[in-house]
Amino acid sequence: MFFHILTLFPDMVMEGLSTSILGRAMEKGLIHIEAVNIRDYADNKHLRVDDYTYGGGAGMLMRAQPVYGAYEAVVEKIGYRPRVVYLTPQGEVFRQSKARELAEEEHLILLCGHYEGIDERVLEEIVTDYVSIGDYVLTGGELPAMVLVDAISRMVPGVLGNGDSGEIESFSDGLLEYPQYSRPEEWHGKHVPEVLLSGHPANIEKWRREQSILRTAARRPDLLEHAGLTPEEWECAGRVLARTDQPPEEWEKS
Ligand code: 6GU
Repeated sequence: MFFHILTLFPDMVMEGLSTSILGRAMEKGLIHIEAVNIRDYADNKHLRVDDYTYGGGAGMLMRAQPVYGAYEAVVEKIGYRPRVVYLTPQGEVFRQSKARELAEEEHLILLCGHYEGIDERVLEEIVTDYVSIGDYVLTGGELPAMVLVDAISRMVPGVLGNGDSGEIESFSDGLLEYPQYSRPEEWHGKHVPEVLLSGHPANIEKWRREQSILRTAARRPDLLEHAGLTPEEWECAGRVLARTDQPPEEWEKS
């Protein structure tokens, strides 16, 4: 899979993505990450990429021309118009389902804005997806773009390198992950739960499922609604919900 990141700060994104698992995935040729410096496409001799906003107001805007130039350079190179994700707090909030969907693309352009944003006209022409990483404001789209590259890359076969898909973790079944333990068996007076030492796979699986439900009920009760719980599992979750805040409507009915 190929990521083309359109940015004014190419070093920032490349340095942030070249370490650890993604660095190895790049070396293995499973993913390709290219930072395209928008400034390289500015057509004026001062290489100016920002300008004042019509109508006044604080701050500068990124000009349409260099953004479009950077986009066209990628299109020329790959020979078709790929999906273009613009990172903006005004986008749909990024979820695992979106990571899964975008991982199906062969090429993806990630467009990073800075200053007060980008001239609306170029966005209208090239952007296919508006994506936010949460309800807070950042200074630019670079960190969000890195977040997307990470989440999407681990959905690409071979990247995690353990023969498993990236799905067997928090969110794959709509629940948070169960607690995990490594050696030693006792640490600071705390013991590893007995069932995990039992060597009884069915009991371990049952315990982990229950822990996932309890943890989700305690920390992210909003996720339970879409997790497909059985009536018994709702009862299990309900014991936690009763101790915390308001249970979801679905639970009140059953
Ligand atoms: Cl995608 N961009 C910026 N600038 N701020 C954000 C964001 C994106 N997502 C959340 N906050």
